[in-house]
Amino acid sequence: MDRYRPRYHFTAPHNWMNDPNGPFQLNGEYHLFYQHNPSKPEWGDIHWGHAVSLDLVNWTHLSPALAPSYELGESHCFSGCAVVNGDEVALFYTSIGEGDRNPTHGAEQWMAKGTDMRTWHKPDINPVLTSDLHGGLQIKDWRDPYVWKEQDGWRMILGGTFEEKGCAMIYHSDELENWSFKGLLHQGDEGIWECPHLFRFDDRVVLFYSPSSQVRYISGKISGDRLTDIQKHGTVDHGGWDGFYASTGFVDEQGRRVLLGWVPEGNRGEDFPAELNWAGALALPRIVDLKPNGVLSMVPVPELAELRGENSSFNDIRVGQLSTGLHSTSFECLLEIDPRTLENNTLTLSIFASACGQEHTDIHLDAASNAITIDRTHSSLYPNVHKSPVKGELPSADGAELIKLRIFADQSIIEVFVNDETCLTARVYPSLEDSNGIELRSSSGEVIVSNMQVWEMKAADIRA
Ligand code: DQQ
Repeated sequence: MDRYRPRYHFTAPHNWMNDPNGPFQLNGEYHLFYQHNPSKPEWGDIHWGHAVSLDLVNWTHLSPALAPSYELGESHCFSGCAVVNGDEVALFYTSIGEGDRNPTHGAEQWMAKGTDMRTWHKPDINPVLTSDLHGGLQIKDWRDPYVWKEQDGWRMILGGTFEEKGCAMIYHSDELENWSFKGLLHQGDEGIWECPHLFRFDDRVVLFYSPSSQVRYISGKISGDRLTDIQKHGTVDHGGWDGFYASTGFVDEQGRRVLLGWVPEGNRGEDFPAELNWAGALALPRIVDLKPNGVLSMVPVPELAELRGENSSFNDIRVGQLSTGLHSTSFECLLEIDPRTLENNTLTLSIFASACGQEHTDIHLDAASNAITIDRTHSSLYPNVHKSPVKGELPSADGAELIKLRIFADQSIIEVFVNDETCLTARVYPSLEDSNGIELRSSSGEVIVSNMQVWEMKAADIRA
């Protein structure tokens, strides 16, 4: 198996995957769909791949749920959502016609239905929404439906651009088939908004969108089909194209709000010298919640603990330099740090470190500049893999006594969670065989790490 393929992050059985689509849980079974090219490890001929799970950790691949209906002029099944409606599940997606966005077909919103959760058919009523629904409004890049239920009926939002700025449009329906356009739910300052979706928290909502960079969120309320009472604009994950994009979400049968995102592969560069027959992965599913101040909290699903293997733990370490003696490329690491000792100091956790010192990926915690960074400068000796830093702001202390850092490393994926609030995801592609060391150091003086734990992570059971 190739060394970069993650062991406990979801990947397609082979070839290309991008955005997660239409997750839901029914009768205990989780369903995940995703943008998939079944015949090449590159984007194209987009189908909906399908997998099921009982715990969001171990997965069974099924045959693709949706393929383009070439005979109807459909060339891709773009991103969308799923709606559980009694015993039936409806998938909504953007159908792209021949010569993408050509004037006769372009983007339309289609549906597919299923009752056995294994087979899906596209009813004759398709397309369900066409762009002439907008009256005279020139909406471009119109795609990625997300549907949810309100007390008085169904709502759909779609992403796109209006007058060169990204936005989400909103629609109403009583029965999921006839939709009326209600205007712009919200418009941002960025370009195109892809994959808008939202979670409700009583009378508040969090709207997520992917503006061709980092996934962003806005917490507020919806009244009169507009986003109002905005409390917070935030970044879901600082990885963006380097690590986390095109999120979507669903509420599971336990009532948990689960967020999923795509971990892209583009960082390995054009001429990456591996015979990879796969590309792209899913970030660890995250449970999200909304704090009273409108800020999102995110925690990887606790089910992941079932993969924890051998544990090494250290207490009250005064870090000048600590060579942990640990070696792993697939692990979880928890660090609890006394923030007072961080003054004038940077704590660095080096992972994927080679014995010769030439390769290492450094996670710097720098209280003075209030930053957490995944520094990829020395991650790989390959010249063309991406090495730009992935950087985020440290969350405000919130009265927390210790800074909590959780790091999930998995062959070529790194996910970092700081105080369950600031998230960074990045890809790295070390070249040396022994780039697997884990070390801690501080820039000057001593940083007190109250608790450090490292668990070797077992491979998830992901099978065809
Ligand atoms: N990916 C899909 C689109 C979406 C984009 C195409 C976001 O539906 O806008 O594969 O990554």
